Amino acid sequence: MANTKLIEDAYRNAKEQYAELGVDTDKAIRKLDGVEISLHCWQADDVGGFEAPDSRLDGGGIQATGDYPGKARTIEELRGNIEEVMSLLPGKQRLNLHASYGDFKGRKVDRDEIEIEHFQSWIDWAKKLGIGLDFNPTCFSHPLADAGFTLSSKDPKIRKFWIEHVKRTRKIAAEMGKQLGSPCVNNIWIPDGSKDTPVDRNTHRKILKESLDEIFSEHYPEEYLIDSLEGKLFGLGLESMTVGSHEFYLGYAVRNNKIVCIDTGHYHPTEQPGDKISAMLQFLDGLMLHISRGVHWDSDHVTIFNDDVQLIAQEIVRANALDRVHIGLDYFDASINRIGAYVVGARAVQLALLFALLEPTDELRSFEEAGKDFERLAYLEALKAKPFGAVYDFYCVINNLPTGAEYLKEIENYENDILSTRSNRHSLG
Ligand code: RNT
Ligand code: ZN
Repeated sequence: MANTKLIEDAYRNAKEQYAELGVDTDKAIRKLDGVEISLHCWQADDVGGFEAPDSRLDGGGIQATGDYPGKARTIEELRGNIEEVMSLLPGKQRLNLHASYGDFKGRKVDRDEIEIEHFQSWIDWAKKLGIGLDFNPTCFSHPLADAGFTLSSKDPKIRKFWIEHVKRTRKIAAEMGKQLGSPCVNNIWIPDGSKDTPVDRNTHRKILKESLDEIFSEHYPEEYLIDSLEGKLFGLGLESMTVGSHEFYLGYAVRNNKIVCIDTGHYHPTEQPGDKISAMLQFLDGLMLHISRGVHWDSDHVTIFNDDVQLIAQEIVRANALDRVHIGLDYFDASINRIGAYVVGARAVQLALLFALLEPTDELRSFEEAGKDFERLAYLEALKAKPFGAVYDFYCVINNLPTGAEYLKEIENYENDILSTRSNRHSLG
């Protein structure tokens, strides 16, 4: 374990430094502790899922690359992985499940047949851990998605199948929210789009709108279910047009009281996802976030403490919107230790939130209002050198967790004891 005294001393010092800026570090820690990060189940097994007979990520314009050993092969393994991840994170998390991760017990259950019974063991597990669940329809990795269109398909048979699937996910999600006493965000993302320039974007979008109208015709209480819509710019093999674009879903959500999911990899590379938060929150009740890291494209690299993530955290905190933004992760890196990938990403988001919570925003705002732009700039730069890391370390220590790079050892031990038994290719240490 870390040298606790060293961390406590550093914290005392940091607390004083921030107090001089008018910032209360204890209060920042308390606020951070109230933020639940929704961990995406799909980093543990490269978006494979547990459908029979054999499931894997297939099509849809997304791809997990790498073959690092230790991927979760069963529900039990995945649950164990998530518990391990949670044991290395301060604060409380949720689990974000995809419909393809149901407890199908080896039976073939098609997407238009899923029921609450296939997710009851997840709910029971979540209840035992005292966590909430979020949910997602799985509209990819399926023969009826192979033609490239699901909810926006011109083929009525295909469209009907996917409408039924998404309807069922809403019903299951509402039941999750009800049983767990925490609203479940059911996030709809579809891969529909085309590789080359289409001539009939309009009809596909019209069909998508009609499909959504039908899906949402069923009403569920909002304390159980929150419907979220995730747009996208492009995907692999879907470079020229995505039916469910940002504008499409923003328009739909505003008109129909839904929330929108901002996936940080789903915009033009020079757009700042953080800038969208205060814009969209003027018109939507809430937002969902898929915090990812695109490298040149929507590559779904592990989230790190970078400018994008900092701006997102700052904009949520500055808009006082922590209770309206559902924060989730979305990446799938199969080239590194998958447990480590979760912990790095979740800690990065926590660190960004803490950094934002330690900002003397009123002071900065008064510079801005007085036209003192140099002062604003210099102050923002000075804040980057303040000891926010000492505050995060202290947050870990009071939760009996390893700080900084120390958790590496824990993850290596878990790899040697558990993950390496899943493959004969691997050994560490
Ligand atoms: C794909 C979307 C979507 C998926 C998950 C697996 O580009 O980001 O959220 O990553 O549904
Ligand atoms: Zn996403």
